[in-house]
Amino acid sequence: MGNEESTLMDENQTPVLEAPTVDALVKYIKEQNVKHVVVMVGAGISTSAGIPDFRSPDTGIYANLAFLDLEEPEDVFDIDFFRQNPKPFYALARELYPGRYRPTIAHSFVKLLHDKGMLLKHFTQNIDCLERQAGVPGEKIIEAHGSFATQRCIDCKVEYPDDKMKDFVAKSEVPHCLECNGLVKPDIVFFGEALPREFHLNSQLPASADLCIVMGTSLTVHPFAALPQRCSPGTPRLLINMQRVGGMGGRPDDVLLLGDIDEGVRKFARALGWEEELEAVWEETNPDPKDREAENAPPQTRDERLQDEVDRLTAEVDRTLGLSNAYEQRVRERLGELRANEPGQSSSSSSSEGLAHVFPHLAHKSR
Ligand code: CNA
Repeated sequence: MGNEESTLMDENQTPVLEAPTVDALVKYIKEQNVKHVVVMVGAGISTSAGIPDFRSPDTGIYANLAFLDLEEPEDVFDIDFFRQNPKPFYALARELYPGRYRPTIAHSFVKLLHDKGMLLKHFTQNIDCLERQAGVPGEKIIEAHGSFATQRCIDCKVEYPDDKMKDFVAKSEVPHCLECNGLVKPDIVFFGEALPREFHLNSQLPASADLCIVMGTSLTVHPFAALPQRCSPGTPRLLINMQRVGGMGGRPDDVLLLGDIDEGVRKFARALGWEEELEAVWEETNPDPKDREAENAPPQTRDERLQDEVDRLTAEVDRTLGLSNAYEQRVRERLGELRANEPGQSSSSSSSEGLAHVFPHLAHKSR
């Protein structure tokens, strides 16, 4: 309803943009030396990283929680349910915990805005911390629904150490407060909990922005959904999303880039002449290629490990002592004998299937 009202209210506004197009928006940004951009995002900017949204019928988190024996899937984020049984949440937390996913090009676009001194504030509904991982400083981010970045006791509210939390989440076990033994929970806003103070303190900020960019949100969850309406009439607003949402497109200076977010962001960056910089900023989020190779390499058999050791020893011998080929051969033979005496090959079964049944679409992805 609020969206319709703002649409009607703004119909007579004299447009600031020459046309509601990306090119006209880029012209405005350059000519007006735009420096106060507010960004508002939701789950859609993280889906290409491999993080599912909540409610999609097949791939959504809620659709895949049956194994946890919950009466209602939403219970996993219900504070009263958590008090009685925190285990389902911690089973899920292991999958969502920061560090498992790479930021997307949309997260890096926000980082680039910051690098250029143009980011006023980044408002996110996401709890995945990918904007932090992309390098956007914490003081520029308003995590409206909280995040995994910090955690505390749900009773005495004392903070719990990050390293301990990480260990517990990795084991899908429930941490308890070091002071009062109460349950520890990440500072994610559960149903029945208030939004962070920071959100309320900054919720009028969009009124002082000179550009608003909305990405990857259905703008259905309040009070976050009302943020774009807080932008002053005459402040251009860009929506990059699969479909039109929240009445955006109703103001004369609204620009819509409908379709895939990654493509939309790249298109916008190209129009701004920032394409190469953006790709470079995104590349910084790329995990070390060597680590990736090691992660993706099939497990070595005992024979392969022994062969590697033979090669290493041989190279070492050659390098340090300059021994003859004959001696190298004897070393190889000796190691060959050792190998022959080794017990049979062990099977290299992996127990790390994790929660593939929770995120079936991830089972086909290698990260
Ligand atoms: P939503 O209601 O699921 O809306 C997402 C929007 O993004 C929809 O309009 C989609 O069409 C659109 N979208 C999704 N993927 C793409 C894509 N690749 N290209 C273009 N458009 C796309 O999500 P909201 O964030 O609006 O809902 C708010 C909830 C979801 C918040 O409470 C979040 O905490 C919660 N959530 C967060 C995460 C996360 O942290 N990554 C994951 C799942 C849910």
